[in-house]
Amino acid sequence: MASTGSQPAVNGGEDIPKVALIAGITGQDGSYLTELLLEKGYEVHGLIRRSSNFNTQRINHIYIDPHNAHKARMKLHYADLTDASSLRRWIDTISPDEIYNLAAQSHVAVSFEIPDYTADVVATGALRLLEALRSHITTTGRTHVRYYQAGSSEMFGSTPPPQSENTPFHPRSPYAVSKCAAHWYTVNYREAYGIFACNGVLFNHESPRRGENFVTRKITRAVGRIKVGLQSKLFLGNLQASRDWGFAGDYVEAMWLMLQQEKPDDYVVATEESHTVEEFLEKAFGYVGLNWKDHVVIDKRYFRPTEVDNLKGDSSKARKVLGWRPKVGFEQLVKMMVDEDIELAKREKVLVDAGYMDAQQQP
Ligand code: NDP
Ligand code: GDR
Repeated sequence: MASTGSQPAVNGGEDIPKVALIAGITGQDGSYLTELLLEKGYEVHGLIRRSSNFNTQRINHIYIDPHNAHKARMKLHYADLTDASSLRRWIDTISPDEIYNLAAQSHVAVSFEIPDYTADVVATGALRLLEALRSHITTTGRTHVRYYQAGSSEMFGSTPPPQSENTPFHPRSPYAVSKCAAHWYTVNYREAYGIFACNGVLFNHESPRRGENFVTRKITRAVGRIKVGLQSKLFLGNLQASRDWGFAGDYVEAMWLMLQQEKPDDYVVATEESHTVEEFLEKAFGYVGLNWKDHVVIDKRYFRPTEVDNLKGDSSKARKVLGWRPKVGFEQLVKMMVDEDIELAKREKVLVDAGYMDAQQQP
């Protein structure tokens, strides 16, 4: 069994901080993982992609401008999972001890619209990162470097619950098929080259930092805006799908734990509790005294060509081997998200009332 959270993040007993490289640092999970690793004393390097707008909102609160501070322990570098040369260059330059691949075109419905790009980033992107790591290990002999691949419960697709490490995959979207490829690339690089590479098969995890076009955040954003009078309707698709929803802050801890074990392996991470989208609506609207039926309108364009109906994980292996368990339950998660989005909506209302923002502006 494993080394645990009490292990200091230093190399070889010396006072040199461990170095982590995160692809996807600007995303929901990237931001929570960065906070966790900084807390543990790591130096964290993040790969960000070029965007015409700033895309670092989720990590701005922990960013220290390297011009102003010698102690900045989070550093950002331009790269892209579609650009193999950038991945190879940064791995060689940074010499990380741990690599977390969280980068993805992560929206399932969007993957039906841009399937080639989704496969390029999610499947081939993971392969590029693994190849860059293999080349780095071959040229430097740094065999101790560890790799985490962000796998998804979407890979189980239509296979009925409970889903565990032994459940066959039956993916139902270009995103999920691509995640299956990334999963098997990771297994293959572990078996073929002896790389310490792990797959975390994570069920849905949410937070106030969740992207605004995923269903939970779309709902809690609407609850906030409806409550303060900025919106009246919420357009949604299939309300009967069931998801095993946990809190992202809990799930990044499981990622880190996987890379602290003696041997690389694959783990399912889940709360083991499942709720329908309708139940999420009831809880979120009910929490602030609203009836979701007064506001929700079903819009066909949010239905997917193939849906994943029922996900509920069996995370007994992660609980036993990693000693991991979720701390935040369903109700607490919903309330946390609604509370934050009510505050956000109040701030928006001030801007709208002052004429600085259009009330219609919404995700
Ligand atoms: P997000 O969509 O919030 O973040 C995705 C990250 O990937 C962002 O930093 C994004 O950058 C980056 N990215 C996208 N395309 C590229 C590219 N071409 N090159 C480099 N970086 C890129 O996802 P989450 O944080 O929610 O999820 C993290 C990972 O875990 C993803 O791989 C996701 O598929 C997977 N996953 C998520 C689950 C969940 O419930 N959240 C469950 C299971 C798996 P930018 O900010 O510029 O867009
Ligand atoms: P999911 O999350 O597809 O499970 O993927 P999402 O929140 O997008 O959908 C969950 C369920 O809600 C239904 N739904 C809607 N979804 C969205 N986005 N918008 C709507 O208006 C809407 N109405 C109903 C969907 O049909 C679906 O059944 C997430 C992502 O984070 C993936 O990257 C990750 O791998 C999986 O979780 C695990």
